[in-house]
Amino acid sequence: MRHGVKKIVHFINGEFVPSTRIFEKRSPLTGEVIAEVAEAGRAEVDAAVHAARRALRGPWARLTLAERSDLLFAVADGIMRRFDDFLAAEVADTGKPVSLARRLDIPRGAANFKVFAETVKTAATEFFEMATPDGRGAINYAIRQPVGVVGVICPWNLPLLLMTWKVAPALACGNTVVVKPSEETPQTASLLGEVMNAVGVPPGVYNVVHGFGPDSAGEFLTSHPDVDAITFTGETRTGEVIMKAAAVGARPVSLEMGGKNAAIVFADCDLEAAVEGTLRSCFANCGQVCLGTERVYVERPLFDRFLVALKRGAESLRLGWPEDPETSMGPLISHEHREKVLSYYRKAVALGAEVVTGGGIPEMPGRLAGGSWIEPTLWTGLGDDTPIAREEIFGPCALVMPFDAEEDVIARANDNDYGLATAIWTTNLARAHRMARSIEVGLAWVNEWFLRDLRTPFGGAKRSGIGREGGVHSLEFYTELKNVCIKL
Ligand code: NAD
Ligand code: 6OD
Repeated sequence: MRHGVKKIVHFINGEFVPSTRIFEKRSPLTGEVIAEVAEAGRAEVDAAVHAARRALRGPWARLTLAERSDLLFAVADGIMRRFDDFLAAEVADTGKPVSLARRLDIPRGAANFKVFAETVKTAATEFFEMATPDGRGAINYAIRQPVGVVGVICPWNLPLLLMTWKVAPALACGNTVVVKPSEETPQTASLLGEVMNAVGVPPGVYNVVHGFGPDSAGEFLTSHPDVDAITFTGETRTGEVIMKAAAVGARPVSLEMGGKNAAIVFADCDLEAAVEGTLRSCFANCGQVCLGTERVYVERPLFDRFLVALKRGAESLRLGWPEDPETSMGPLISHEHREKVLSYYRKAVALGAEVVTGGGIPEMPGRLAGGSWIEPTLWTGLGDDTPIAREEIFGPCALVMPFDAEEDVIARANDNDYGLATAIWTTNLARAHRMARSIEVGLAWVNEWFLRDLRTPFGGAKRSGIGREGGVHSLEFYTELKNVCIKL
């Protein structure tokens, strides 16, 4: 092992397991190699799936609901006890500011376990009494049972948060899991294995296999015949491939996928709040949030003022080391992803966009020069029919466009294949309700963005997703609902 380079291995049946194949994980901050990660072949994936199957039938199944729920509370507490370790691992993998990961990623990673441990204890099921011809009658009641071994495929933008968003409800419902974290962010998933062991989660309940998608751990897991259900967060194109894999054996899928989200700013909005919220929705996590805004529609009378304020905000973002309290934006996840984002920056210019701010690669000092940094960018001057307005870029950038009428902006916002989220900025209550109903998305915020109550349904419309997760909605996917009919 090279000096200072971590070794990240799989977590299978409660043990940390290496592979002969490894791949390098580079820092988004500097481009330097920070970890050597084990890559799972079919054998490791098979071992993980079998461990999950054994645990499903064995020790995990024998726990009462209350005992299982207590263990998940202990997992949450275990994450909080090792807060600094999780924080360091997440920041190292993603390059995001410590202030962001401290506020969002790690506490949400823990909170997910508590919320779903509580949800399963309080969720009700149906009961129906019925008449029968003989007059004796019958009763029906529904029970929820685990779906089995769940394959969990995760992205890199909010690694611990999005992984536990699936693992927590899956385990709360009595399933066992095999997680395939993104190849870009392997660390926190393995670290969670240490917490699982420390608090006494039985071996095989939580398993992690590292690697890539095609012809690697991702494909081996999703095509494994002994995986009963697959939950995925990532790009829509990948989701389509996973859906095909799940079709073999007719296994259920939950898909949380891409977006091309519109913010809609009316002239009657609270300007300060709208600018602050839109700055967050465009640039938080360096624009790498599925719910993030890449299209900003502003009512024409407010357009110039809003643009000036948004530009000022974008230009006040500070790029730098994650630990620096002044840093408000990190790098993109990798050079490969930066090349994709930059291809859109170039395309925008070629199509005749006016670059309001940004548009390139910033000059970073010292070791940071090797990182995948990019400038926060705003454009005007392009229409809804351009790739800049239609395709998900997943970077810190947005196209700002004027609109004149409510019906017009509804049609334009909806004229897109994606349907994940929107943020509507207005002080007109009737309009807020009308707009929230009219925009074709799974999540509509009014005068806010990314404010989350974990009991609420989360997911995308159109090509942004299939199914809803969150609160009792997660139970729909992670349990098999069985009706029991008893003749009296
Ligand atoms: P991605 O689709 O490239 O990868 C996601 C995961 O799928 C990774 O673990 C990857 O290794 C795996 N994978 C890739 N190909 C596979 C295959 N053929 N079989 C099995 N697994 C495979 O996505 P990403 O680049 O990691 O994440 C960014 C994308 O995720 C964006 O499109 C973003 O909008 C989306 N996203 C959506 C949500 C949501 O809740 N809707 C949340 C976060 C991110
Ligand atoms: O907050 C959540 O539960 C969630 N799934 C957020 C997704 C963010 C996408 O990048």
